[in-house]
Amino acid sequence: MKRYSDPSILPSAITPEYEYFDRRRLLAALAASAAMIIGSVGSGLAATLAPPRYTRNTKLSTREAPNSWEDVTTYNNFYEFGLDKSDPYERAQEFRSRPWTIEIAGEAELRGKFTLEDILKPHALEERIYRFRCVEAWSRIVPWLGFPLADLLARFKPTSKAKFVEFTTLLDPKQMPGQRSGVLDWPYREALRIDEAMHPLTLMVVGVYGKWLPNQSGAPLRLIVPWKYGFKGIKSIVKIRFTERQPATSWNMAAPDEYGFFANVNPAVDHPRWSQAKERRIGGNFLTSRIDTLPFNGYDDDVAALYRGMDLRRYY
Ligand SMILES: Nc1nc2c(c(=O)[nH]1)N[C@H]1C(S)=C(S)[C@@H](COP(=O)(O)O)O[C@H]1N2
Ligand SMILES: [Mo]
Repeated sequence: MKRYSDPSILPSAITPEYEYFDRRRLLAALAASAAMIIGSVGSGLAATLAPPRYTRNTKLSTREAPNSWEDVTTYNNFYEFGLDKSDPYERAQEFRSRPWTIEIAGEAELRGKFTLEDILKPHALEERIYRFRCVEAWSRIVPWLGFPLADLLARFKPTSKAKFVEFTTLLDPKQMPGQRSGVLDWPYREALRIDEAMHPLTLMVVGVYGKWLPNQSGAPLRLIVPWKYGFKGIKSIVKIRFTERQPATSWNMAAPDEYGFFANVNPAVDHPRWSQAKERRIGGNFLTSRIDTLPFNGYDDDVAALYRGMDLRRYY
């Protein structure tokens, strides 16, 4: 695997140690300790748990400087809590992400319902700093905590008929006010082809910045597929199903011409309503915030082979 480096980033811009406080936040913390309270409130129930133990995977991490905790946890897409970027942070704090059950179903020898603890137990957590690119043409750099999805899926012994893997988010309109409206066909669903799901970069994420996931980021368990648009990164997963046929996915059902099943980051294929050639790096200033979008979000050396022979304009 190559090391994801961006030659435009100066060595001085690379965070040397485990220090993700940005300057703005550090100044705010000096001025008032209220800034620290925001951090813990923003973690919801997860803040009351013993902190996760993990190692750093620098080999699979970008060397770009991560965005701040604030950038990553107060500007979110999680339509179950509303359409505005601040809604998940403002409205997900009371969400109950523990206890949690995950169902494994479909084309696998082992199936059934498992507690979150059963699901997580055998997996060593690692931190990977990944690029993240939303289809809305913004991006950021995030230190996720998780483990390879492949390791989880292998435990259930998928059969030879398992060609796709489908993921489903919790359906609970009492807790998730967005589900009382019809913007999407709830529950949120996403899926990967089995080789995409098994790729070593595909991460089952349980934390960020060395902490358990805050609710707005998809507690307690969400997917991150760094070479794809963010909408593939389904949050608060309650079900994983192995299928023989390509599953229907929420965004694809809502707007098939805008959100393809594959959703690989591709600067050459515009969204019908905007260009995908550039992206706005969250937290940047007016000089540094607009940057070129890279094919497969910069992960092309590792994943392009998965799509060899496919017309990526057709399978966008
Ligand atoms: N259940 C669910 N998962 C979801 C979404 C959502 O609305 N509901 N939004 C997706 C989109 S469009 C993006 S860009 C990412 C945002 O993840 P983040 O808020 O952690 O950056 O989550 C994805 N996963
Ligand atoms: Mo997105």
